[in-house]
Amino acid sequence: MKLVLATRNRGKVREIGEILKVQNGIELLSLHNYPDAPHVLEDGKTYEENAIKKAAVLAEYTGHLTIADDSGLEVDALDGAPGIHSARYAGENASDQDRIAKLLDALQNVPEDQRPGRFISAVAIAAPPAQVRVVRAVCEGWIIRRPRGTGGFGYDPVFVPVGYDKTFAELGDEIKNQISHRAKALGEARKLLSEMNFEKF
Ligand code: ITT
Repeated sequence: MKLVLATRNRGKVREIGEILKVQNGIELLSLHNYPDAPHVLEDGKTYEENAIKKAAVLAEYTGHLTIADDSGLEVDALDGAPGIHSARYAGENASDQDRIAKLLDALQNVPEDQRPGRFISAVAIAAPPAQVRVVRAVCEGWIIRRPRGTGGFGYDPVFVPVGYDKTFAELGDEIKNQISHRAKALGEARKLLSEMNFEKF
């Protein structure tokens, strides 16, 4: 059986692969295996809407069971920004460093104890022709003043999860993938598979 990850983000591909540890007999693919796949316009008002759209469009295109993640970082002191716009926070072609620089700049006058935030992940599973289900999970933490660590991706070097004193980028994939928003959402998504009459992967 083929299972398609509806993402072009290599950080997500790596993490989802490590979290799911799919059994023999399941071939895990991503949009890097489908270079001509459509680019989905992420114009939903919620993470769930975007995740559903990505999963449904790509399940239809590939004809296989498809998983999509739509995620973001919400910072209280910025009224929830960058939020659903996390990927485009510093413009279309910006790098992770550009996004982090913009975030730290926006928070420069915010004191240490007023920098809570959270990662959100909505994970949708689409089974062709028309079944789609979605779940959401959160990982609470706070934003530090300078990037630390080399692991993970995106905003990980400035995000310290609650209960730890290291950033996700310092903690590394093994710990991140036990406690992250994405790990929790994928855990819930796995449970949906039997309701959708699929074997768990
Ligand atoms: P796809 O749509 O192809 O999956 P994307 O990067 O555009 O890739 P999103 O629209 O879901 O994905 O944007 C999520 C952004 O939020 C992502 O680019 C990161 O900047 C940030 N983000 C999400 N999860 C993260 C995590 O676990 N660690 C750090 N940053 C994360």
